Amino acid sequence: MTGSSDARGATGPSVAPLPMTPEEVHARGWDAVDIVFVTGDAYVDHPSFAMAILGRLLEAEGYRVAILSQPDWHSCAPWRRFGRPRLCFAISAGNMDSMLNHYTASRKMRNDDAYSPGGQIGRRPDRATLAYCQRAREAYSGVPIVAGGVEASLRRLAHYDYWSDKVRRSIILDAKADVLVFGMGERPLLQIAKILASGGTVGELRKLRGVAYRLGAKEPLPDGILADGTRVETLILPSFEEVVSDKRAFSEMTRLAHREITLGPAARARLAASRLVTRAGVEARPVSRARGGCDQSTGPAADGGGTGPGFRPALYAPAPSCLWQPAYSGL
Ligand code: B12
Repeated sequence: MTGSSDARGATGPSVAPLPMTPEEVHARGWDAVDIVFVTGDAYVDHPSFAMAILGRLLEAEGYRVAILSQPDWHSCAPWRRFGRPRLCFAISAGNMDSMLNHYTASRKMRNDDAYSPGGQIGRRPDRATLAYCQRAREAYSGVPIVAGGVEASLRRLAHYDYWSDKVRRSIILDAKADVLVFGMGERPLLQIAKILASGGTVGELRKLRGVAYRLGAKEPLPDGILADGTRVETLILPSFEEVVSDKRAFSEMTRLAHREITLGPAARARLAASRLVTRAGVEARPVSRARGGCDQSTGPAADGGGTGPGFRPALYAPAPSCLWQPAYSGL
């Protein structure tokens, strides 16, 4: 733990900002960091910002967190600034989608960035989640990469991308992330840190609620039993190829996904399916995702629990080669 006395004599977690340089890491007496939190925003130590609220939460649980804020993405050097993280990279494009952050509705470059020092625009790349994950992978292959935040969350399924005027496939198929946490990240990120700290593999992260991942073409669909022992059923969504060529399939995918994500308690009891799977790719790369995220009525689950009724699993996955067929192919 990093507990200490502050200037007023109060005890508790350190009030110093989380370290942003190797010098600040050493000043804390750390020989390494557990998690490098990469963000497209400036580091603002306020709960409106994910790197602060999640970083502080991890810090309070004893993890050593460093912040890599608005790194120069043209090489992986900044990702090596703190050395090899012991547990993982935690990556977010920032408080908002990087394309929305950069461009107006008429696709012109914005004059300012509300999340950068001095409102300076251009301090993060377009599609920052992709770029940041790529650099993390280059910097240290084998270090788990966890993507999260608004950009990753809202692009976790096939989605319409206004900037390219296309339906794009799940970001998890293109990002070099091992798992994507969607929605509020407090509970899943703590669970992830705990699993990795106890020697668990990235494969074990797939059994958490609120996590989406890519299932390899030759991997079978998972058994439907979550880390907390809950048995879930699988709902197969229309494939990427279907939704990209058929607007009705796109609508149905959206309807089903939102139904699963926003279920109230009554509907939840009535409908058993809780894991969403969608296939994608002529290259036989399926995507799977779990349904869920955080029940807004219960709030973020930084309570150490794992069985809250509002959390649903989300997996992505399958491949053309697998036996599973889309259940909603002919809508
Ligand atoms: C406050 C706010 C603002 C303030 C920001 C000031 C400030 N100091 O915070 C102001 C007014 C400036 C603002 C401006 C804009 N905003 Co605004 N804003 C918000 C708002 C209401 C809250 C943001 C916030 O505090 N979030 C709290 C943080 C902690 O949440 P978070 O980043 O999502 O992080 C959580 C999860 O995503 C996850 N997570 C995040 N990162 C990571 C990383 C990992 C590894 C993991 C595992 C999880 C994880 O865990 C976190 C904690 O649960 C959001 C709506 C909302 N409810 O989020 C809109 C929102 C971010 N804004 C939005 C928009 C569109 C804008 C504007 C473009 C509006 C406009 N047309 O001008 C401008 C930006 C202009 C510019 N030049 O940049 C949209 C962005 C949509 C998108 N797809 O990205 C949002 C989502 C509202 C909406 N629903 O449309 N905004």
